[in-house]
Amino acid sequence: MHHRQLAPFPEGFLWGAASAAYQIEGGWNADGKGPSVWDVFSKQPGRTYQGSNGDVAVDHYHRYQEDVALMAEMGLMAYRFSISWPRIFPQGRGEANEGGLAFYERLIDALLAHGIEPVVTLYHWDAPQALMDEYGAWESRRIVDDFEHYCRALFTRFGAKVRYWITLNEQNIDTTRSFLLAKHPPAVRDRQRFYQANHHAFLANARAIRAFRQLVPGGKIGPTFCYCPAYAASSRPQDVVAAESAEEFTNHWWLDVYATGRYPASAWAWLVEHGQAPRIEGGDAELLAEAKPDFLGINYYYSQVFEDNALDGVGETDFNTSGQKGSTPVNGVPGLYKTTANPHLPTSNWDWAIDPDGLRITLRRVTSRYNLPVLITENGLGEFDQLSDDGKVHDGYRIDYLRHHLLACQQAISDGTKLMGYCAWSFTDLLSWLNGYQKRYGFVYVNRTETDPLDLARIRKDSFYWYRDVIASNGRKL
Ligand code: BGP
Repeated sequence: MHHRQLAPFPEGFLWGAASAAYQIEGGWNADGKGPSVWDVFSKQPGRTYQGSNGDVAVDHYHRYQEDVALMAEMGLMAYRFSISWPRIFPQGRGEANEGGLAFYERLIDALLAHGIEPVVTLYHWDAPQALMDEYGAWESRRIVDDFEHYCRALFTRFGAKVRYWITLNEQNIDTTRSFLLAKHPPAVRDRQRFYQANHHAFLANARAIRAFRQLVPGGKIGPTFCYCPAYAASSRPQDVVAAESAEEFTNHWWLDVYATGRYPASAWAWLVEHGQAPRIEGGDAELLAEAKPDFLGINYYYSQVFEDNALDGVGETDFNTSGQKGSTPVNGVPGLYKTTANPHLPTSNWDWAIDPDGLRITLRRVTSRYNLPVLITENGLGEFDQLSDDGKVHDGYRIDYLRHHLLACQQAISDGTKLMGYCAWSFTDLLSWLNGYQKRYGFVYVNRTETDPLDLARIRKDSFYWYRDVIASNGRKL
């Protein structure tokens, strides 16, 4: 063990928690909202865990005041939530729906009244179904104009009240599941379509940032990326090359474009060789280079280990959406890399390695490659929480997870990372896209099952009181 004196959390550090519209709101067709791709997809048989969906979710749409009161009681300083695009533009574009805007205005005002800084995610995976029907959503360049139109409406309406904005949530995870693993809509496996959809999302991100500079000059904006640091399975140079390739294809591919506007060279060369590189049009490179984020939002859950993969080796397969430990298959890209378990780390029931050092490694890698401030926009532990006979939820394992990851943040701050804040995933329990309501992350338990909303009662978990004390002591008391 090293006994280094760790730097304290800076004054003004944003102690927060996070959520996303589809996962908490419910009210799926309230006040003029149009259907999102998830409203449609989750109703198709076999897509989600036990057919769970967000029709009611945890009914935050109707209970936001109770939820904000709990945030205030906890002393939360920042709350990250997403705005549902089809709530604002039921058809994806055209006229804004005042009913949707008014809901978010009420939420933002309630947060500000309690001194809680709103951190708004513009897009957390719930694209308007109308745009999927019309032109295939992210597969068409047309989405770039429609996304900018949507963002402008929000910047204009909320720019004076909201200082921190996130463009896209986890473009890497969403597109990987949509186009490589056939798990999110449109649920296909096609590497060329994957790279093309990503290119459109990069352009949309850049257009949003460009519009933001005009409309919200004092605000801060950046994308949120899910970073899984790649480790080599051994010191065999072949495994190290595999891990470097994984780092390039699963991390740099996105972060380089966000931060510098350029695709990383070795991945680009490989895609050209395999006929999978996206089509780029005149003006794209300039737009991508111009739109610099103020910070990088980082979601961190686990690290991954990679080894060499033969040319006829394993490809993209599947992942654990049941909570049955050990059910994650090997995934890879033939000729580049494949995953393998880390013998040095424990895992959650969903086979996610529990690795606080991985967060420190993430923050160091991101800082030395991009030298931008970082906001941790998600980090947390999904587990099968139980409501005990005493009416409480004793989630000491979650406290343990969060404590060690916050220590890793302090190590990274000591290493030179400019860390703006930390948003735990999640504030209340919520719907996991593919794992239903059984995989819980919240500081606040919500009483419901996969298919039965029960009474949706909010119950403070042990971790609620622990985080309250962490915030009150600005992280001195972990
Ligand atoms: C991130 C998403 C969140 C959330 C979280 C936990 O990828 O941004 O929306 O769901 O992961 O993932 P899961 O629900 O699969 O456990």
